[in-house]
Amino acid sequence: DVPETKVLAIASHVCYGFVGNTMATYVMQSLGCEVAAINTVHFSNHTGYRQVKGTKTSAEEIRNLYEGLTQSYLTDFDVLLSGYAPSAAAVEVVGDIAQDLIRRAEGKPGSFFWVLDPVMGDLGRLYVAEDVVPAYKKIIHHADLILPNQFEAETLSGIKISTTSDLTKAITLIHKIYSIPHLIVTSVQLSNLGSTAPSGMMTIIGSTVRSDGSPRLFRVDISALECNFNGTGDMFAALTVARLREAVFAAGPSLRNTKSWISPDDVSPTELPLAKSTEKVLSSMHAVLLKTMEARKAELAATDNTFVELTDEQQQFREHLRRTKASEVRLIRN
Ligand code: PLP
Ligand code: PXL
Repeated sequence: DVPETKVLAIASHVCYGFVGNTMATYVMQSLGCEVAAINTVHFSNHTGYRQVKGTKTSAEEIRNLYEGLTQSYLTDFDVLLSGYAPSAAAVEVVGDIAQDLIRRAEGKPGSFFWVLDPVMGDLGRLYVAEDVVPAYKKIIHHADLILPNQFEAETLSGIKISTTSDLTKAITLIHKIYSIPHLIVTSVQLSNLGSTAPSGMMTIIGSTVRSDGSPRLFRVDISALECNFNGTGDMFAALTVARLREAVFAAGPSLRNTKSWISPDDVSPTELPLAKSTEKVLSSMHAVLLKTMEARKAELAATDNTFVELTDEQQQFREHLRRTKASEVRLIRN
């Protein structure tokens, strides 16, 4: 049985839609976690829209909010999930918060876990300030599981990833340089993944380190939908928090005794908690994103039926719906 899971989530907040903490909070709560949230930005909408209003939270404010939690003795967290931080100073504070939570959990091995999404950029491009990169490199060794995309794995390892062997090298280095026991490289695009990953497929590769430092790799291929979404990284991270905790507790006490739940070397890849949780996470994501696509299609069709003759302005709005709002993930209950 999985005990209650209390999570501190540090990521963005948006008024409309689901990215960052608006995604992560809902997802983890719906899977039974207790979630406290520190919001690193307070924006009207995600930045995939060309316009956005709102503010970034200063590093001091983040520190202050956490101090408030500690003063009220509200620091009994089992998991820290950290995502987008809007400055190097904010990354530093997140690192300080993590270290404080680790210190509070000392003497209770396996009782605290930090899942860090090193949000820096994607598709060959940084979208944070340059000084955010060294800030992450400084704090990342305190994390238990990191969730870089391919670009972020390249940035952290210093290895340009074009082949599976580059990827293995990068993962091995990340385990080694940053003493990271677990990582998942979300969305991998390689030239030589082979016939098992035809076009229209996405590949996710993860690893839990062995005691000799070598990576125990696993790979999951899923079919990619013909649609752009925002917030899928945050959904992946949030689902992973809930599913990994289930997988670890299902695996029995031996996996919980070691620091950071490093599993014994003789666990087969299919029994690896990280691999098991990733399969569940990806199947949930596929279901949600399929529904999102259907909902968008219905909404666009309804717009077509509402306006008999479109003015220029309505045309523009419709185009806007197609281009940007279509990336909004919908969390439809059934
Ligand atoms: N892109 C992603 C994936 C983000 O998480 C964020 C977070 O706010 C941004 C872009 C926004 O970056 P900025 O507004 O600093 O350009
Ligand atoms: O991780 C996605 C994300 C998080 N936070 C904000 C965003 C986005 C993606 O666009 O705009 C504010």
